[in-house]
Amino acid sequence: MKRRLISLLLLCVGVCMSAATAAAAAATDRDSCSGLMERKYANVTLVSAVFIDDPKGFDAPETPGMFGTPPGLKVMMPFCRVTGFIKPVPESRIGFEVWLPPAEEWNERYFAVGNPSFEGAIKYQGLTRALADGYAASSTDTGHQDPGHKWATGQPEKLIDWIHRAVHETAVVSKQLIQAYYSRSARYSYWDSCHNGGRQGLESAQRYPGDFDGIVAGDPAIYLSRLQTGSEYLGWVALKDGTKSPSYVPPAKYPAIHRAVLDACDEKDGVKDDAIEDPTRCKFDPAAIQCYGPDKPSCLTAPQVETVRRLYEGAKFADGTQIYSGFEPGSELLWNALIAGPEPHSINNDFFKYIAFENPDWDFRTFDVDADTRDIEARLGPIIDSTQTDLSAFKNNGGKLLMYQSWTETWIPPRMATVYYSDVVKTMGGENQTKDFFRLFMVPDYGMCPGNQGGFDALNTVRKWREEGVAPDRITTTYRDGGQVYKTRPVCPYPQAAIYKGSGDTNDAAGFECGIPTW
Ligand SMILES: [Ca+2]
Repeated sequence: MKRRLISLLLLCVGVCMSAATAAAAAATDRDSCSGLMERKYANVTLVSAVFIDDPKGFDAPETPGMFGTPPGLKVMMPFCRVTGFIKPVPESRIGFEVWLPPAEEWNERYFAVGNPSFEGAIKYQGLTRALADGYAASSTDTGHQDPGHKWATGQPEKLIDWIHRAVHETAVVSKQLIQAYYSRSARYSYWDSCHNGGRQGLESAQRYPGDFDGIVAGDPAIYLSRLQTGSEYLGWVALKDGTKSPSYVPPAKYPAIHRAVLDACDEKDGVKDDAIEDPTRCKFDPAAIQCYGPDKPSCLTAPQVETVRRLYEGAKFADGTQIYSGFEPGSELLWNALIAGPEPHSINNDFFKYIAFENPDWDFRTFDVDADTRDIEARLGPIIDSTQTDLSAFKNNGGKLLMYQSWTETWIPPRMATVYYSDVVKTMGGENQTKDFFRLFMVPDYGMCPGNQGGFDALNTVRKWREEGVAPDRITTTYRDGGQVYKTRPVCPYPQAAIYKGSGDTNDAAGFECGIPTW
């Protein structure tokens, strides 16, 4: 009996002490959090700093837009939530939030969440994920709160905020808040985002090389002025004469075109798997499925053959030089959003209405790809294009840049990624001077954003590169259908591709090596 009492007492001492320690830690976190309101930073207004520790969870605010935060997002761990805004110039109002995990849970790293499209909103999903992984994380609304493009009309300073200033200013204040909250700075800072978020990452490497130690730029909108005209051109080709026109290609025909492309090119890479490893080596003529008899879903009429040819060719100036690449062979099942109609995608069309021409009545049928590209590139290119190829400041800072691009992406036609990479190699003095800090991975047959949509873990790959010096020589990508894994395949640093060794399971990455294709 006496022994039992002693052991109960000992148990109580252990449990009670750890409970007391936890309570003390929570109190310290709470005080450190509210104490942040005393801080003063240039151009920054702190609106709130509240330690959230609710057993029922924290309900993240809902935000509108195609990529907004849906209702019902709950955060189930305690954190210090800081909200505020930054005014680097009088016209700016850059909203931001910084979420700080309790000191004991912090992984000693800072992560900044990227933004999709032209939307202005805090990205609560990204903050929630980063917090769960132990990061001190930030998100900015990019300087406006509008799910569309109208915010930019007549607001050149807000355009600069959206392009690069909001991410930079948010990184600066986030690092200051991290230092104030934990009494030490983050050991490393990271960026990992896709599409517009990939573009934001490149802007950081180019303009603010000290902001991040590791950057993942996925399917990046690098050359925005030409990406917009090039994509609008695809919509214009497909839709200028209306969806009743003989040249219109209805979505019901995309599968037949896709099948014909695979029949022509799938086996060129040595593996018959309904996938094209490198679409630039696929020469496909849509006349291969031109209707001989009456029109039906499995063939293309003569005017449709002409439309599809132009979609693959992409936008060109009147003298024949390429403005931007078109759809890649193999991407046909993802054409819907851009060319199904009746109008081009709003992400492109509204750029012309509210940013390029500032005329809400602008009609895409009046689009002139040669003249409009020259005009927009001259006026807006210097502000919105992320094409600077001298990355030596980022490199000298120890930065690592992992860029990836899906070959079947249609929102961001993929070849510009290879052009940008090759241009950086030239500027940096060669392949060897580039691959030690910047590698590009072209990913076949994945749709969108493979590096942060489950194909592979891009963030931890760049972390390992930066922190342990392990450069990615190949990245195993996992392909799923309805959640079920059906294939793993290496993706390789460009210009290499995955080459089948000639034996073994073609659905297993082990059967492939990285090399320069000879097919
Ligand atoms: Ca193949």
